[in-house]
Amino acid sequence: MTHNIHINNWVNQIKNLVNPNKIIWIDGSEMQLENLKQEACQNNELIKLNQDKLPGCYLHRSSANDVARVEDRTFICTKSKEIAGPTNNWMDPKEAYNLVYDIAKDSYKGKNMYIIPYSMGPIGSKFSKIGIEITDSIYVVLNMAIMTRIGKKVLDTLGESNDWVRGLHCSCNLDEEKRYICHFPEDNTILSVNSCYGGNVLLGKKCFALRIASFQGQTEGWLAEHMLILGIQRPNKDIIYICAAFPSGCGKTNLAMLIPPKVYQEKGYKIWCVGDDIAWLRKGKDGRLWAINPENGFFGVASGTNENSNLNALKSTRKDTIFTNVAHNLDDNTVWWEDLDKNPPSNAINWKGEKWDGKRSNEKGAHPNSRFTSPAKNCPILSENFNNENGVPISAIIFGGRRKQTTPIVYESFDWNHGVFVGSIMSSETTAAATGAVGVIRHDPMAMLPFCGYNMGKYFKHWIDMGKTLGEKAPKIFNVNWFRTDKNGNFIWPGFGDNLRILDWILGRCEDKIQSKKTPIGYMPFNQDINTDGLNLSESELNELTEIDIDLWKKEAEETEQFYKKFGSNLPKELDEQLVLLKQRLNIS
Ligand code: SAT
Ligand code: MN
Repeated sequence: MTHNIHINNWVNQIKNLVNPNKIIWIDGSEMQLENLKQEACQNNELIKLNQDKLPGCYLHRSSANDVARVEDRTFICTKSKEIAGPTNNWMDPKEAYNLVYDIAKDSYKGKNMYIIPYSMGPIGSKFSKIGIEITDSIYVVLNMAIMTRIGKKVLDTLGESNDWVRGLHCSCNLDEEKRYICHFPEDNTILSVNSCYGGNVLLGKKCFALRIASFQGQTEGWLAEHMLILGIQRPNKDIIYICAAFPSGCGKTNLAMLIPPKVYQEKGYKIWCVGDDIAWLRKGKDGRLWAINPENGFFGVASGTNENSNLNALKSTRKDTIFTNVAHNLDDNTVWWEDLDKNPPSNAINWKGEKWDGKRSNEKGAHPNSRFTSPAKNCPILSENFNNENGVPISAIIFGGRRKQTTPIVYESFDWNHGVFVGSIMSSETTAAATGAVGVIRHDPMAMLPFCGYNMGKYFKHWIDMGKTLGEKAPKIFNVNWFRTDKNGNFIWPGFGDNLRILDWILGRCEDKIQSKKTPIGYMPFNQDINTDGLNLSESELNELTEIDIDLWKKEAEETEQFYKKFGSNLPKELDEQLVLLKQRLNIS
C-alpha cells in the first residue's frame, strides 16, 4: 500500500519474525472495517449488540488476567538506565529486543497480520505524528480505528519519510509471565506482547502519545502530557481553554465533558470538550502555549458513568462504540455496568463471561476498569476546534489527584516554577486503571509517573525550561482535589458538574479579577469567591475543603524531600529551591 522503503523493510522484517498467514493493510475504508467486525463476531472476539438501541456497538470481553495496564511489565529501553530514570523500569535495548522477539517469533502462525497506519493529531498538521502498528488482533484494529486517524491517507501524508513510530503488538497466549510492553524511544519503536488490554496494546495512546512523544518533546521543545483539554464559554466572552492532568481513573473524562450546574447554565456558561486524556503542548506563533488532542476518540472508564456523573460521555457511547468488560444484558442485548442506573439486569453475563444475576449477585457485573471506546465526534459538546491543526491556546494548567486529606480543593501556584513544583509533588490514590493495589497513595508527578518516557528529573527541567520560553505568556498553574472526605469518609465536595464552580474561580484568577489569600502552599480562594448558589454546602464544609493542616503539609514536605532524592543530580535546582521555600513558609527549620 506504500512505496515508503523504510516501512516496507520493517514490515518485511516483522513478517519474517512473526510468520503470519496473510498480510492485511488497513486502508481505513468503512467496508474493510465492517468486514473485520463481522469476522470478529464470527470468532467471538466481539458480540454485536442491539442495533436498534446501540447502533454500530459491540461488546468485547478480555481475558480475566488482562484487564488493565501492567506498570511492572512496562519498560523504557534506552542506552543507559539513567536516560530512563529512577521512576521507570529499564531494560538494555539489545536484551529487550532479544527477549521480546523471542516471544514474538512465529506467534502469528495461522493468523493475519494487520498493518495500521495512523496519525496522532489531525492528518497533515505540523503538530501531528505518524505511527504504524502491526497487530494480530481485530479488536486492536477496530479500537485504533476509533482512537486515531487511520488508513491510506496517513501513508500518503508520510510519503517517503522515515519519521514515524514502529509498533508491534502480538497477542501470543496472554501469558502474564511473558507480558512485556517495551519502549525504545531512541529508535521510535514499541513492542507489546501477551496482552490485549487497551493501554498496553493501542500503541498510539499511552505508548506513543505519552512515552515516546514525551521523549521526542524533550528534544524538540514541546510537551506530551496526560491532560484533558476543555473550553469554557461565558456570556459575551471568548472561550477560554484549560488543560488538566489527573491520574488515570480520577475524572479527566468527567471534567472534560462536564455539564454546568443550573445556576451557570442560566448565566449562559457552556463547556466544549477538546480532549479527555492526552495533550500535546507547544509554544505558538503568538508566544502562548497551544494544545492539540492527538487522539480521535475516548477510551473511558465505563463503571460509574451515568446520566448524572457524565451524560455527555454516556451519550457518546450510544453508537459506534466498543464496550470492554462490561455486563451483557441478555434480555435486550445491551450493556450494563455498576452505577449506570439502579436497575441491574437479572438475566445477564458478567465481564468474566459467567451467568450473572445483577439483582441478586454480590459480585460486580462489570470490571471496575471496564471501558468504552467511542469516536470523539459522538460527543455532544465536542469543540469546534477539535480538528483545528493549530490546537487551542491554553490559559491555565491544572494538576490534581485523589486525596482524602492534605490537599485543599484548589490552590494557585505563585509562579511558573512554583507551579512545576506543585505538579511534581502530586500524589494520588491508585485506581483500577493499572494492575496492583487500589487506594494506595503514591507520588505521581504531573499524573505522568507511568507515562514519562525518560528521566523524570530531566522532565521537570524541561517543564522549567518551557516556562522560561513562554515567559510572561505562560499559563497560570493550579492544583485541585475533588476528593476530600469528612470524618465519616464521605466526599465533602459534590464534584462532577459542580467542579465548574472551581474552574470559574480559576478563570477569575487568570483574568486578575479575584483577590486571593496567600498561604504557605499557594494562593487560595476566599470562601465568598466560590459560587455555592444552589449547592447544599455549609460554611464549615467549605472551610474544611479549603483547610490547610500545617502538620500534614510538614509531612508532605518531608515525603517530597525523600522522593526528590531519587533523582539525584538530575533534579533541577529550581525544584530544590522551591522545596526550601515551602519548608520556610511552613516554618520547618
Ligand atoms: O489504560 S489506558 O492507559 O489506556 C487508560 C488509562 O489508564 O489512563
Ligand atoms: Mn489516561
